[in-house]
Amino acid sequence: MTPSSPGPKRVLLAAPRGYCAGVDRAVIAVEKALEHYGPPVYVRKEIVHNKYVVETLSERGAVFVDETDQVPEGARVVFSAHGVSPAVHAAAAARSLLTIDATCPLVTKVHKEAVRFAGDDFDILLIGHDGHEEVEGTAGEAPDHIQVVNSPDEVDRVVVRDPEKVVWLSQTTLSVDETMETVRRLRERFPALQDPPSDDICYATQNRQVAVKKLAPQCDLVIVVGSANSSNSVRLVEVALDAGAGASYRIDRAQEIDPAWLDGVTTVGVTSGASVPEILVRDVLDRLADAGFGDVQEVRTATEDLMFSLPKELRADLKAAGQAAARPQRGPRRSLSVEPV
Ligand code: 0CN
Ligand code: SF4
Repeated sequence: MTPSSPGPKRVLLAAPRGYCAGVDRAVIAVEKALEHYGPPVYVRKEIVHNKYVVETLSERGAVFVDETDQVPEGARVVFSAHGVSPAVHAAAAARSLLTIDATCPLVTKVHKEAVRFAGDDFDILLIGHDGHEEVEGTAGEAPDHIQVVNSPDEVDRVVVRDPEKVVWLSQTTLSVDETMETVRRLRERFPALQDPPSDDICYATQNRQVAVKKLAPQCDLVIVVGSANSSNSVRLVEVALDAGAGASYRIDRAQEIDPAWLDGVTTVGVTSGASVPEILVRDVLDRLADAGFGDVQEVRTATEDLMFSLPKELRADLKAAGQAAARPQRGPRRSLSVEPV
């Protein structure tokens, strides 16, 4: 269907979009490890949930495995940005593996909250998705105290020991609105429910949702670049639809754009998840330009300048070898050293 007088075709490009500080650090950690130690460098799980990143690093000599028992005894293994449970650290130590922990510091923050509240004998309601690596890692910090709440609909099934000693924590990459709805329902049941000491849904997840919310009401279609197993990317499609986008699709690559999606469309929104390299967005913009959508306007709702130092094990080895432990700078960014040097 083609409207009788379609307006000029345009793209609204969300900003912020794409790589967050934790992904940037994790990907650079694998790249530096490959450069410094040489391949193979083993990586437990996908370093970040993006097909292109995993394929590119695999071509350069990274070997992705599911579990540490697939890593040869004594070899080097990188833990992904999503974090691991203490049991995984123990399994790696039992095989004398040399570990580089690329867990995002903002995930580590949630682990520490879990340990603290479990130490105070709270029931911890971890809002998040069962089976997601981050949830497995966080829940593994205190399995006897944590139960996972997947959605608002699961609230009625929650059973706690003492309703006066309950706290909620969350996965870092959830929908803010859905999480707040889950919390609202939890608080109806447990009025004394405590909040996390600070937001567990991270700045990058929140910023990408705010940006897509701003442009979605003006868009006939919102294209989200990101992989199917990327929680924060999948959430962007839901947020775009909730905010009024006519349609929204997630794609890994520009080639997946179905020309039929553009029929009768005048405004296309484009964004990308926190694990998505900008080159994939550029490819999408090129393809849209070929289809007549060459006018690209950025819709910016925040500026990000956070940057994390590399994992400490890697920094120590790079320093010992006299190599710069610094990483490529991409514009002015604030450096936040979160680990003891
Ligand atoms: O896509 P990601 O690798 O992970 P999820 O959105 O699935 O959690 O993005 C980086 C997030 C982290 C940790
Ligand atoms: Fe860290 Fe958030 Fe990025 Fe996950 S999405 S790696 S928690 S900054």
